Amino acid sequence: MTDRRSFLKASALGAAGAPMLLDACAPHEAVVPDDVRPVALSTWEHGLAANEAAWPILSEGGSALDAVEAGVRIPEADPDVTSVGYGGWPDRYGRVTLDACIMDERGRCGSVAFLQEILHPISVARQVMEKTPHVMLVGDGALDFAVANGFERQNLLTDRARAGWEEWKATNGERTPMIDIDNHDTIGMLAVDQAGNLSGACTTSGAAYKYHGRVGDSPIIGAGLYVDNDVGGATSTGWGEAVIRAVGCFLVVELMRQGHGPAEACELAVERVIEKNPDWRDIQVGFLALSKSGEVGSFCIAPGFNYAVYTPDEGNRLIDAPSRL
Ligand code: SD4
Repeated sequence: MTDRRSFLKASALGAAGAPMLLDACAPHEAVVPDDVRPVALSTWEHGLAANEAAWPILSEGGSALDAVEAGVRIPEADPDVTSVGYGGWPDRYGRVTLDACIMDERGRCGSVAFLQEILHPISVARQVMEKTPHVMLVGDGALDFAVANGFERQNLLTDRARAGWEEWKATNGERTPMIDIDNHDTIGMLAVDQAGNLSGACTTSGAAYKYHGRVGDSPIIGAGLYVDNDVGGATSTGWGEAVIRAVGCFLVVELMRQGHGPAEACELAVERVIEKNPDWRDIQVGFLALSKSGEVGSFCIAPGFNYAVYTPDEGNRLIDAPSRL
């Protein structure tokens, strides 16, 4: 675990390295509690099941990295979750293309984008992180890497998703639906383990009926996910293009580094997204953040975003995020 001295050094460097980022604010002296208690935190209602899968790992002293990977694999394999993995809505050609990334307490990260026919992109992302000198593999290269590492190819388009795509083709022509309050569900997950270490994971099938080859924020480190073990972590859900423009999750973590709590950091980041996206009233974007000390916060543009938080004292709960609208 990072000691106080190295944390303060990191804070000072962070503040000096990004002087233009936000309004002047003294570097935050985060205090790592002696008795860290684990927390699992996930976007949306399917986050409850993800937290359930992660909790045995965290409560038995396992790593946050293992916990977030195990957690997000649940919605990846669930055909009823139509915005993640198997059962996800396809792109405009009827192909399910997946984006995922993972980041650990050492600042290591791995990512896959525009990956097809693999049930667990998060586990491929982890192997990119652990087995290659790279951060990100995309498309056929990511698929080749996955197959070479023992992942099996399979059809991820369920009958339900195919029917939705056929209906879209018949009724909407070429229009890609925006991700708003009716059309969402990426899973982003953050955890702190008993050693006080943070990790995060994010995985999605992205925007329904998107252009073939479109990649959203979810596999982009700093946009859909960011973890700094000295400060905290953040993940996002919603219209990825808007999150990328604001480098949303990096922004949330930097705001926490400067002294804002997770809830306030998420709110300020949503304000930044609003500033950068004139169409903000038509889209949904939500941020979820976890501080080094286990404090949780969230904020979104429009009502409707919720998240699941699992703590030793209060168990697994679903909470509505506060919103701008
Ligand atoms: C994307 N951010 O691909 C993802 C989608 C999402 O809730 O989060 N949906 O843009």
